[in-house]
Amino acid sequence: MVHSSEPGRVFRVCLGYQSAAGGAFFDGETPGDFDGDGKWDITIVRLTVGSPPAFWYVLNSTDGSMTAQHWGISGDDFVPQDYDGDGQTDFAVFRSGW
Ligand SMILES: [Ca+2]
Ligand SMILES: [Ca+2]
Repeated sequence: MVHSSEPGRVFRVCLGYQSAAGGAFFDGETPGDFDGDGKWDITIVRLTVGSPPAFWYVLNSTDGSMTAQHWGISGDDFVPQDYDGDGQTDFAVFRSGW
């Protein structure tokens, strides 16, 4: 479930799980305002089991374009926030042991 910045609006996102010969993946929601327009963007992180890279997919609310970003690995906690104060949510992970 993704929450909207518009009062009373909540979007549902199909979060996937697949287990097949090609592997398995999990999708998790990570809402934030990645394009900095003041509205939350629909965002998921896809983790592939047994293969480390995590891919973030952001549906930008400004123009409906899609941004794909590789950041993090399986086992990380995904903690997007605006860490540098520029008004845009930053891709970020917390990894135990750092
Ligand atoms: Ca936005
Ligand atoms: Ca930022």
